[in-house]
Amino acid sequence: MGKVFEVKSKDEFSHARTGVLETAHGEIETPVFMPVGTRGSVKGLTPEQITETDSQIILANTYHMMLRPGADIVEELGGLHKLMAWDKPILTDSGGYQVFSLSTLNKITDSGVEFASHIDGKKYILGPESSIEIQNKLGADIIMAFDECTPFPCPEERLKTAVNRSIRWAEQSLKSHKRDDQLLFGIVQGGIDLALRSGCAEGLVSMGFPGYAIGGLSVGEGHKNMIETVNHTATLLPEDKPRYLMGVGMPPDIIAAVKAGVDMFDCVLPTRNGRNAFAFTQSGAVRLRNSIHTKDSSPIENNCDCYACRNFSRAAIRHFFNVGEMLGPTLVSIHNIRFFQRLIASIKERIKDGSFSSWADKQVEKYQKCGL
Ligand code: PRF
Ligand code: ZN
Repeated sequence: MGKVFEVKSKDEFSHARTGVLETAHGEIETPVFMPVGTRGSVKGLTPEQITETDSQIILANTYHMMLRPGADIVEELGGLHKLMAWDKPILTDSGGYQVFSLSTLNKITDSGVEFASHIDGKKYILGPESSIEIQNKLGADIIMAFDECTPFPCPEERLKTAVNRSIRWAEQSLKSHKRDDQLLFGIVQGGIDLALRSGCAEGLVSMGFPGYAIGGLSVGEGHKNMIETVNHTATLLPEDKPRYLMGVGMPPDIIAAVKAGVDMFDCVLPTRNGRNAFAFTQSGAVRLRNSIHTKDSSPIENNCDCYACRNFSRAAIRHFFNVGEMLGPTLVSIHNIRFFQRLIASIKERIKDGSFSSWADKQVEKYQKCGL
């Protein structure tokens, strides 16, 4: 394997760039949007349908897979790729975020987190060693260091403790990592405190990860705070390594973060909103349960090339939601993922042809005006 990540083109007026990231299951062109398959399935979509949206990599969660069916079973079944019937790249999150957001926390210590499962209350311990051991068993192409994601707002002392712990956990994650066919990324924490972000980034960069994530954002701090923090943090990370903004976000967040030099994104919005009949379009949200669509023969979005828009009217999709047909959530999720992939494709094209920066500002404004 040659260089793991290569920057291919740079925008003249911002930090935006395109690149190629090499993984054990193929190359990823960045910037990239990763649909979320929390429990080993992108909800409601087959791998063929995911592929047709032009998605190159999908995400799964350590937290959910360790609870059910369990890492040993996934390993015995031949790993996540086999289980998911997905032979392209996969990224697993470490559980550092889900433990804090989903489970009942019992104790946080330096060796990890003791928590009660959100499913049956059973007790587990997850820390840097066990998270990496599980992610080694799951077998994703990119795996994440175990971290502590703080809420917003967060008292200074708690933030500091979490940052220091995340730095120590990153080092322990690196030491526990046993597979050279998986890329382990470090995660920068620190809330919206720029000095803490600097310290955390510096600590992680000195450990020499093949990629870096910016965590702890999109937790209620708002677009302006998020972008300020991303602008600050991205420039502290090595130019020649991929940068991943975790759990982000709405179209304006993604566009502004690319401008700041971010290469990778994941978000549940296209699928979660899709299941709720909320469709993303360039002119704003279309709510497909609304009775104004009862006789609407137009597709969700006129210029969209997705499977849903090529074959189904808004009226048909509204009907599916109205009677509880599974196809409704599937079709709107397909459209929404394709919407995000088309947004990323435009971003890539603009970076390559040198027109990204001014276009990006107009796009951010456009999407904010229409409420996305
Ligand atoms: N850490 C991890 N996963 C995450 C986050 C984080 O901070 C976020 C932040 N929004 C999403 N997913 N490990
Ligand atoms: Zn569509």
